[in-house]
Amino acid sequence: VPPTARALDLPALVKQARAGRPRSLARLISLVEDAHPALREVMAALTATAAPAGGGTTVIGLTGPPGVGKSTTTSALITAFRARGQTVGVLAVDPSSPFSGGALLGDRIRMHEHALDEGVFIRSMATRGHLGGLTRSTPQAVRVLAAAGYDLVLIETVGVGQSEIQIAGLADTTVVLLAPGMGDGIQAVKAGILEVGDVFVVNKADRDGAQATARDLRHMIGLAHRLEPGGWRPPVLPTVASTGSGIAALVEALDRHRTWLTGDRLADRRGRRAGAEIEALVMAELRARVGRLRPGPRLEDLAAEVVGGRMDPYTAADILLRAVSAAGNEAGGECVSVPNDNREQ
Ligand SMILES: Nc1nc2c(ncn2[C@@H]2O[C@H](COP(=O)(O)OP(=O)(O)O)[C@@H](O)[C@H]2O)c(=O)[nH]1
Ligand SMILES: [Mg+2]
Repeated sequence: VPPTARALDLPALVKQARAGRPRSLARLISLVEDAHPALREVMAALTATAAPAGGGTTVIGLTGPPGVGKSTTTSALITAFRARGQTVGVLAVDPSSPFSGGALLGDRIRMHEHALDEGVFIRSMATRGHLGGLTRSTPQAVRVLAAAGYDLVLIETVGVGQSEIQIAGLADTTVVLLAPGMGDGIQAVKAGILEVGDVFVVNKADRDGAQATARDLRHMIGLAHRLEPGGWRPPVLPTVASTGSGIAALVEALDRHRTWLTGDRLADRRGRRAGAEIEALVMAELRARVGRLRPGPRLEDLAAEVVGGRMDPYTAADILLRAVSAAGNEAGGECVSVPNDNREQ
């Protein structure tokens, strides 16, 4: 039992989180990271008292290779949004780091100037192993910050794998950052980053080769995006995040995209985000149920059958699915607890 299970006064916690109390927000996000059984109640409470449809929170994802300047850009954006009186929540997601402390220390340093600002909440999030956990936990953490009424939520994820790119791609607006001289960056582009970008940034424009990188990028975007009438053409913007140069133009592009993203387009984005979140919950529950099948067919045994050429994988999958659904019926079909998918592996 995680320590958070002790003395958990949920109604009080939810009430204080909605009032924007940082300690309560941090505690709720810890529950999210742990896939704590109490989340069921938390999410129900947050939904029942949610802001009017659509909500006022704009979600912005930032992704790109390590070291490209995501945290520095995030910090510069916080400054810009705060200057016009908006409140900002930040989730720095690092799937490679097993703990939320160490590896993200650099991010903390880069954002520490905002630490005492009551209009800013910054949280590093770890995924503790299972990547599917990210698809569930990030939207849930956004939910918590939206309920607290932040005008903007910024999600920083390292754009190295499909899963991380997908998380950023589930934002209302996704910013893809690259920097000159990063051949790897261009490689990363091939891994699906082009498709998720609404706004592209060539950061470190104070370095040689920024114009060439921007040109290459514009060319690739031209190939990747088929522009429909009234469609969005992703801009490519040079920035020097460390000095704030180009940040005003980035904010302007974000505003323009948010304005373009109204009605069905916004509903579609948010629908995809909620859909991915539901799917992650279902998959985690299924995985946990397969693990609990005792007595019953075991995944390892079925795998051995498939390896031995005695069974095809579809038949094996059918056997597991049938056993899981039979066990579910016995238990009254009730999904008893949200499994801790972070600790499954
Ligand atoms: N020359 C230069 N360095 C930058 C710029 N933006 C960020 N940096 C530096 O690049 C390093 C990595 O930045 P960081 O924001 O942590 O990158 P992240 O890993 O993408 O979050 C830090 O040392 C920053 O100070 C920039 O525009 N120009
Ligand atoms: Mg960073």
